[in-house]
Amino acid sequence: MARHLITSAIPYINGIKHLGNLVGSQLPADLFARFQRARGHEVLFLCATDEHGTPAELAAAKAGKPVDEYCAEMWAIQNEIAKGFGLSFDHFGRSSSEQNRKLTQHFAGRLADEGLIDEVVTEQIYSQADGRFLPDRYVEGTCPNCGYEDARGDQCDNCTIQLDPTELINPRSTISGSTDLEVRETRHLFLKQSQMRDRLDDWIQSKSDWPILTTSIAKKWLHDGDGLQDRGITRDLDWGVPVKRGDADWPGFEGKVFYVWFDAPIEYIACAGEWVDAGKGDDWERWWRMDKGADDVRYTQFMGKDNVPFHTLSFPATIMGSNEPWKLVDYIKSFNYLNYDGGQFSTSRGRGVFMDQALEILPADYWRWWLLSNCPESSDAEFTWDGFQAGVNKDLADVLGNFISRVTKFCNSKFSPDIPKGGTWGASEDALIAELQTRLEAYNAHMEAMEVRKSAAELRAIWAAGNEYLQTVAPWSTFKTDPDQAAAQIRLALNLIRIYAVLSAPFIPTASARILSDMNTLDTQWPTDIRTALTALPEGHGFNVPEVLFAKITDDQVAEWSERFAGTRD
Ligand code: B3M
Ligand code: ZN
Repeated sequence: MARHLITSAIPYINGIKHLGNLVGSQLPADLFARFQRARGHEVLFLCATDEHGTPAELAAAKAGKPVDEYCAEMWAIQNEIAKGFGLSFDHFGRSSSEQNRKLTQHFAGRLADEGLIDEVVTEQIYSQADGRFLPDRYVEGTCPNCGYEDARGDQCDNCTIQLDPTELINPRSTISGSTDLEVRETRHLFLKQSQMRDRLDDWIQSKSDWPILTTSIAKKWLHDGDGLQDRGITRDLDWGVPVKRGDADWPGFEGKVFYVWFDAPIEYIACAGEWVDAGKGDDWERWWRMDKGADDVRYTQFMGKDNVPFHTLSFPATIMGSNEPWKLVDYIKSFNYLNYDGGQFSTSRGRGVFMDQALEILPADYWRWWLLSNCPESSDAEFTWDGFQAGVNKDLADVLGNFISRVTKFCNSKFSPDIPKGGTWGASEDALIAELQTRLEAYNAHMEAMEVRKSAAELRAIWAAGNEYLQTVAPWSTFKTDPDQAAAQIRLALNLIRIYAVLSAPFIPTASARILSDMNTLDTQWPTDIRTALTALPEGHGFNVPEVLFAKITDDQVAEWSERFAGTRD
């Protein structure tokens, strides 16, 4: 039995996430966690909300709420929605937790002790009207790179370049709109990433099995321009982890907080502590400390491509620089973007389908299946309503749903709602078993390698093989001349339904649980030998004929939803 630590990038607290966010980290992480659990491995799957920084403060201000209250409410909402989508986190934590505050201050202290922190006088934008500094998203203006007029102080949404607020042309305060801004000096802590360049470079070079998308982004940051830059890890803000050096005050840094991207990845560790403190586990160090049992843990991170630099360079710099035996990530699976109907999904502009809306209109499994089977793995992908309708109707309704319904209904009408006795398997069954065995092994290998689209394609082929078998042996015709033989065929098909439920559970957990319950079995054993697995439900075993498993998405629904989700949400 292996031990898998799995984390998904932690979503910002500033609102409900859209389907592009979901498929870019949480959903594929869940697929992998469910698969590893199903194979009998020990899994710790963690996620949390990212509650600090300007995104949280601005969203709270917009909602007219104190930021701590806003975060608590939004955490509860995101937690409910995650459950709605069947995201099987062992714990859904909060980066504003006490555990993360302590750990963040601990890491800063360790890095300072190792000589990896500089105190630097920097120039930041100060607003007279607001009486405060305006870091990151508190400033907007024109992008110096592409001329987009609503670029944010930390990044341009249009051309995705990373920015410093002082680089914006015609900057304005996002609090008051004031343009009466000046540049003032203020002290900040910098992590001397440049000193760790060679170590990080060697480490990235050693990861030859990582996706190109991951390593190419890391290498670009290591080698382009002046190479890896030192990074400011503090901000002039009230909300966040107060700057401390371990337990001690940090003279000159009173009233300042750590930058959100410094404390957010540390929450991956803190979250394991929260998991223990919530009474769900008894030892988090076993997952995170190499000197306390984590040496046999395999750690996999999931994220969108925009988060890759922080996970391949900044967070490893924190871990390595601490000179303490923390677990480093073993594999980083990153994703491209999912676009929405000819444009981008956008949280700030409310464009696209958001997780709460998706659950309002259809069961989670419809979304899970389509998003995963079309996920933006080797390139960006696009959600269109027509594509979604076609994918769901064909794969879930016509192939999987239809197989289950034909087999159970036929058995019930010609025999009884029990697995029938009689007959023997011959050449057709041998051929099907051989095909399923080969496909099962391919499916396992793709799932193990986190090749999400290939896994979905293989699963779809496994479903289709059942339908093809039915077409070939045609039990409804066999029944007329040789009912015993028809019984043998339908016995196989009924057992195949159980196997489908087990293999499909990582993709469509709710439907799978329903199928198993209709098949009246608790046997969720992942098949190894298909022939043996096809006898798990014995002759005489009773089942229920399921209600419609997957209703088809109609043209009227598509018309209604395309219109409803064409604009932006308020
Ligand atoms: N919250 C950005 C995002 O939601 C950021 C990820 C943090 S992972 C430690 O895409
Ligand atoms: Zn730009």
